[in-house]
Amino acid sequence: MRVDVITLFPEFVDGCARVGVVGRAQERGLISVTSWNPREFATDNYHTVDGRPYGGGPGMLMLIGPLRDTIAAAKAAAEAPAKVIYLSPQGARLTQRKVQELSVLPRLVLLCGRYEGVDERLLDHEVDEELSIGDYVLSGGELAAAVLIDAIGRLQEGALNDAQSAAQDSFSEGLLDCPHYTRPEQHELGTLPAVLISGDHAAIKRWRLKQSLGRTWLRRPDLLARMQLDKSARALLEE
Ligand code: 6GU
Repeated sequence: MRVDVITLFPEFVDGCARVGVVGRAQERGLISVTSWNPREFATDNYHTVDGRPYGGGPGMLMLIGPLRDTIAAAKAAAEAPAKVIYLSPQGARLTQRKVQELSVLPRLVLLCGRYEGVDERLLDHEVDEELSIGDYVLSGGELAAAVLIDAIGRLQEGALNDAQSAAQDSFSEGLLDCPHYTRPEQHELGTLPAVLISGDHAAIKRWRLKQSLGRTWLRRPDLLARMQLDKSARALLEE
């Protein structure tokens, strides 16, 4: 998959795409992240990329011209059709389901807003989808783009090692993850749940599902309410 990021601060995005799971996915050729700076597409001597809002009000908006030329250049850099996503607090909330949907596309162009936002006419004509990563305000879309790239990158076939299989993710089943334990078996901070050293794989699986359901029920009942539980999960909840 190819991801082109349009941002006034490329170093935000480049840094996180070089390290960790996404960095390794880039090295393996599973994903490539390229950033584009609209300032380089500004046509005046000052490389202006922002303007004051008509009607007044605080702050500045990103101008149509440089952004439009940057999007065009990014799109022209490869043949596969691109979905253009604008990251902003006004967007639909990003979910794991959306991440899965986007992760199978050949190309994304991510547009990061700065200042008070972007001229609405550019959004109307150039953007396919608007996404937010949560109900709080960041000073730009870059961190949100980094979040999206990380979530999508780790789902690329071959990005994760076996042990970290994406199928085991919290949320891939719509539930929170169960607790995990490692060495030592005995520790002053506590003992292990006995089932984990029982060798009974069916019992372990059942315990984990039960923990996941319990945590989700306690911490995120909103997730359960929206969910289609399978028969075994529903039976556990009703026990
Ligand atoms: Cl995508 N952008 C900004 N600026 N703030 C946010 C956000 C995005 N998602 C949550 N807050």
